[in-house]
Amino acid sequence: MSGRSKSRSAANAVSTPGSVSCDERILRDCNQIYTDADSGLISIAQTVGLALLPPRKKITVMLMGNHSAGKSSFINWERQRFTSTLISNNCRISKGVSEYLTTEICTSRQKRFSLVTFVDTPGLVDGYMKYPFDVDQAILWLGSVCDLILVFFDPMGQALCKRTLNIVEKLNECQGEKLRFYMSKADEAGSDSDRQRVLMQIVQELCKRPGLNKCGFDMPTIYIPNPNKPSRCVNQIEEVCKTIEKTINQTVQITLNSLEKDCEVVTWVVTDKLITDRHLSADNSQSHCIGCMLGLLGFFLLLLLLAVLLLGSLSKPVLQMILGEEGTEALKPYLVPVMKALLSVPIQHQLYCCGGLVMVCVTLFLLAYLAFRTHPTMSGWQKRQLKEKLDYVEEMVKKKKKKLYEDYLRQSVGEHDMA
Ligand SMILES: Nc1nc2c(ncn2[C@@H]2O[C@H](COP(=O)(O)OP(=O)(O)O)[C@@H](O)[C@H]2O)c(=O)[nH]1
Ligand SMILES: [Mg+2]
Repeated sequence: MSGRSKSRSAANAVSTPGSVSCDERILRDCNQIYTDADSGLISIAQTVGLALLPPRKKITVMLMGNHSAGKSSFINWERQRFTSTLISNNCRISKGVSEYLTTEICTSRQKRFSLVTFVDTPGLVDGYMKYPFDVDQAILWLGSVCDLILVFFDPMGQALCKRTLNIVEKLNECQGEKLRFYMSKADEAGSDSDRQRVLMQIVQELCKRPGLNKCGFDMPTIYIPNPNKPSRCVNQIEEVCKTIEKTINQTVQITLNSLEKDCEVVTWVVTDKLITDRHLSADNSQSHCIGCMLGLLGFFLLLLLLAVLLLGSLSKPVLQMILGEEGTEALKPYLVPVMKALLSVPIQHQLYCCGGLVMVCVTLFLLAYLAFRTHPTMSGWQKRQLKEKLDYVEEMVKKKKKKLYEDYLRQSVGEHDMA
């Protein structure tokens, strides 16, 4: 792990000042692939009724613990550690809720952690300081959106403030895998045995909470190294940095995996939509054919009925006048049997026959109309657009994703390991 993280840092450190780290670039590119206005994965997915969420560009680490546990000091230390030129620290006190929370949001400028946003929460104290909003709820919400929660317990009096423990317990219910516990300001805990005792106390207190009662509580002891006040106490502060790095690593990996999965889903849904559309179009043409045939049949039947009624009621001389001698002769073989059949039926039944035929015609027209009511399909333009998008995902996005994976792997493995 240490070799791996060294090479990771080395790969990231290659970037010149002002440029971004490899991880940061991968996350930013992934986000771009999703959010691009025209050809972003989100907009493509939207055209086929699929909702995708953009991946995050930054990693958020929340610090919590009681008042004066050393949270702000840790952020400052982390920020200044590798930053020789601390020109713009991009540090701001947020307005609104954070104004009261005195939540300081600092973007670490240190190369490796330049994509980490630290969120500093206020030290919670028992007793009730009034805020115009629910601080606990705000912290719980922050906990749900951040990637990592570092909980600092200092060895001094307030380490086990009930309020902090309550929130930690609640956070543990849903965000348990994000939680990490540390004993901060370990250099102030006195002798080794004192420190051990305090550590035991904190762990015991935590284990009293049913939700937090996990065996093998891991609680590194940390403190900010002070050159003026050297301490012999073991400092595991690098563990915190390693944990943050691991979270970065995981986030990049998860983001790349999600990109791969989302590409596949989009490709699948778009392809499916195109195939369905092709089937619907085929169905539609078939229905049109049937509709035409039914309509024509109805039309001819109606024509026949009208001809029989009209021509049958006319006397022979009138017919000859209208159709001429030859016309009458030509029609005779058709008309005569029909007329005979009609006349063989009693007069009141003739009416029923006509009515029945009219009904048949109407039914045929109705069926033809129904057959013409087809499924809506995409226009040629829409289909072309969708195919273009599919090609884009299959060609461009997958290529980009492959490249990002390679970058990620190269960085993880490191040049030395590859050789
Ligand atoms: N000895 C020692 N003092 C510390 C350490 N970290 C912070 N402090 C001091 O503890 C006090 C409170 O620290 P701060 O970061 O403001 O705590 P916060 O309320 O949790 O943000 C400050 O006076 C710091 O100088 C540490 O690791 N060791
Ligand atoms: Mg503070």
